[in-house]
Amino acid sequence: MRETETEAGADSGSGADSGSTGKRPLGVGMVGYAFMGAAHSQGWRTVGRVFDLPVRPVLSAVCGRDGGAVRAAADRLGWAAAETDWRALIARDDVDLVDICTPGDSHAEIALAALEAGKHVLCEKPLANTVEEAEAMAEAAERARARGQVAMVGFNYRRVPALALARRMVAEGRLGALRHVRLTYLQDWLVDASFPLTWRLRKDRAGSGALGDLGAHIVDLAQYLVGEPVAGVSALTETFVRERPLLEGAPSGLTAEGGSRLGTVTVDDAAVFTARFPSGALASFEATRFAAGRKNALRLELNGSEGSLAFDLERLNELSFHDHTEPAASSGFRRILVTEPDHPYVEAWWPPGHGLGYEHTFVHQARDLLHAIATGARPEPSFADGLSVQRVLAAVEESAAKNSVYTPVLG
Ligand code: SOE
Repeated sequence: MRETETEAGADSGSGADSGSTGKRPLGVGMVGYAFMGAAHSQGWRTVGRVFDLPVRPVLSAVCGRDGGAVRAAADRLGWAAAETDWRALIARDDVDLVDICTPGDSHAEIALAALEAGKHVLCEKPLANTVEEAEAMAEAAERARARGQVAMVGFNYRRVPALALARRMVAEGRLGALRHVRLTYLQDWLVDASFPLTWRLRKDRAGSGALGDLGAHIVDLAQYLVGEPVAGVSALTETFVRERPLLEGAPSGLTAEGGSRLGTVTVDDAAVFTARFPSGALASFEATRFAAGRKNALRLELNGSEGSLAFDLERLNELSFHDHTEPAASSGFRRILVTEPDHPYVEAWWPPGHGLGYEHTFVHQARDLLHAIATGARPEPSFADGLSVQRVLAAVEESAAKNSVYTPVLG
């Protein structure tokens, strides 16, 4: 960390060191505190201690339905106060930005209320559970932008330095005309058929399964890297295990045939699809929770007329690059170690070669959002970008329902 060794970072709003930097405080209120909430908290706690920020984030309050649990989470994660009603969190004077880390079924309602109340919003991916919700959110974000509010969606993998570098290299034309875009996102936590029916396996809560959870990330990354929206898709989806044990206290509506303690899985376990980009590139995507042995394997490769790029999240400090304009006898993929000060985000961290990890993407996300708020710049990814991903997810479901018929996304 070179830039701001002595600067106070994010405060927990409890008054500790508030104002010592002379920077305008910006109160953050977060809804939800499970895995993503913990990851976002890490980002908010760290961002001001690493980057030179235009405002000073303050961890004002966290919200969850269970009073005891949310208070414990507040202490553990560094939030000054706890709320049990998200409307109360939005109404707080010390909350300028609402960070939504809940399941997808509440994204739209909370985001719309927060924007209406004049707050900035960060919303976890996928933006919503349906295109209609995402459209309403994107429209509200556009109206709020005219009032100086910022709304961003949490596609954190854009903030892996190697992927931001990949975007830069594609935009610079280092790959020439893109021909192939290949992305896979593989996990294995559903291979075990006794894994219970959590909210992620229910369409009413999560919208879709591997498609929305993992597919949303790789669709966003593909559109970000190519710099264009997907034009159309042909898809297959599958639910390999259709009934799973119900969780304690699950609503009776989830019970499978005959009232057994098994419930019906209402989302996909896997989605495989091909796509076209307007410029002519062909893409393939695979998102699954059934890839035994693959824990969080996000991989991609781009092939262009002048070269190729490849990335593997398990080696996230590296980007492989093949320059096809070099003499064939000595060319080939070479490994770029993305830890140099002039690589995206890296300058604020450690000396070359020391490397970053998953959690740093949330620090970078917080940094980019705070800069957008301070400068009034359009945030990336915006709610409009989230809507664009949502349209691809819907087209994938439509195509899969018609046994893979090509389904246009762009009109
Ligand atoms: C679960 O599958 C999950 O936590 C996703 O929801 C995240 O977005 C992804 O980054 C890791 O896996």
